Amino acid sequence: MDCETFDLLKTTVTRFVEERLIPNEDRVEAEDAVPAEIIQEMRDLGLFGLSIPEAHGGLSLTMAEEAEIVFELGRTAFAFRSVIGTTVGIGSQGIVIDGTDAQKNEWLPKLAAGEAIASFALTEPGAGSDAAAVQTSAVRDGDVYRINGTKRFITNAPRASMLTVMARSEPGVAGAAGISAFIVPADTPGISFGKPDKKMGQRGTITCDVIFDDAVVPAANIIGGVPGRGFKTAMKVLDRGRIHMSALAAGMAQRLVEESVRYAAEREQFGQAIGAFQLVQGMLADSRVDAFASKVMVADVARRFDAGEKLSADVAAAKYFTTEAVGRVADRAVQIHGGAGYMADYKVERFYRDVRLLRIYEGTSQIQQVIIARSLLREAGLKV
Ligand code: COS
Repeated sequence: MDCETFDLLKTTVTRFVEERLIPNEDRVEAEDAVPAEIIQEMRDLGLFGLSIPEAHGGLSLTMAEEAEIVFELGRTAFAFRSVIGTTVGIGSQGIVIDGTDAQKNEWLPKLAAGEAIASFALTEPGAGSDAAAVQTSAVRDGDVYRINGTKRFITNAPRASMLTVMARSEPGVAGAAGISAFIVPADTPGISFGKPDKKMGQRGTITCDVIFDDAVVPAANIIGGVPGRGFKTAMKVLDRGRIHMSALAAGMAQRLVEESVRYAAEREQFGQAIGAFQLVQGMLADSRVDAFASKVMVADVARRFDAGEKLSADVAAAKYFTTEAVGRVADRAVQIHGGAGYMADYKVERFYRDVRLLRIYEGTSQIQQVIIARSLLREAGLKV
């Protein structure tokens, strides 16, 4: 996208966040849902198609551009971003990265237009951090596969039209090499959805179990057409997704710094604004440093990703740093707000709960540490 068009998009999204999303944060919290008219406005703005190639109806943003847009969306309740998040990110990218032309032509235009929502179904009751332990089975039966199993905590599943499902398709092949990624239309007979999960935060986002009871999909629905490559597809999707999440964390860190500074400048104790006290200044400064470092790290990793560098370990470093950083920033924001910070009327309490998930989903902080350390040690010749 040329610079001028991108700047226009970014300004439009910034205005949308400030004029439409931030004023609706309390409504989302109260109703535990994103209003339908806002979802429609997101469609009209083209937000569902951010990462989908222009040839398939999307905006074809680079990772660096996507990160800038997600940064803006990170400055408000995460539920808004979540509506488009799985379509822009992990739900569609398997097809974008590894899909056949027929798969791209069938699904990407609908996803880009927001007519269809995509979900990513990897996690299971027994397979979280150990993603290669997936037990959901896909048994070949002529030209089709029969899928059986349960997927857990699947974001946007009840409103999805299509799920990218990782299932074990290769009999006798243990671990990562036995997994294929399938495109599964959500209305396939045999698929049912569990009750929406009750979560610590991020109200307005929807997650639930997805149960496959002999759900039949054509063999042609294996992403890329070759069985046994699903784990690698999932890992590539997660590399991209983790940059997206880092940008989200950086955006919320920025918002929390703004909330903290505003409160510190307004609130008076001992006859002056609390911001005049150096202990409060210390917290503000530490939060600014965390937010600034996060933004710079995301920009660096996204730019190098676009340049085609193989950088899973640096992506993991960005995900690890930015999501831990926003946790610290949220904690300080509550502290700066004092008693008010614990009360629901001041939004920092809500954001404190919302950001907690960032250190867990799309790979826990501990998994990111493993990815970083393994990469360093492998470069040094150690087999880990
Ligand atoms: N890109 C491409 N290929 C990758 C890759 C990546 N980022 N990461 C791993 N692979 C490949 C490996 O190269 C290996 O291929 P070969 O067997 O051909 O060498 C294969 O995938 C298996 O990799 P590995 O042996 O590293 O797999 P592990 O089982 O040890 O798992 C971790 C690696 C722990 C990093 C992985 O399971 C993981 O990311 N877990 C977290 C899952 C997660 O984020 N869940 C969140 C749910 S989605 S919201």
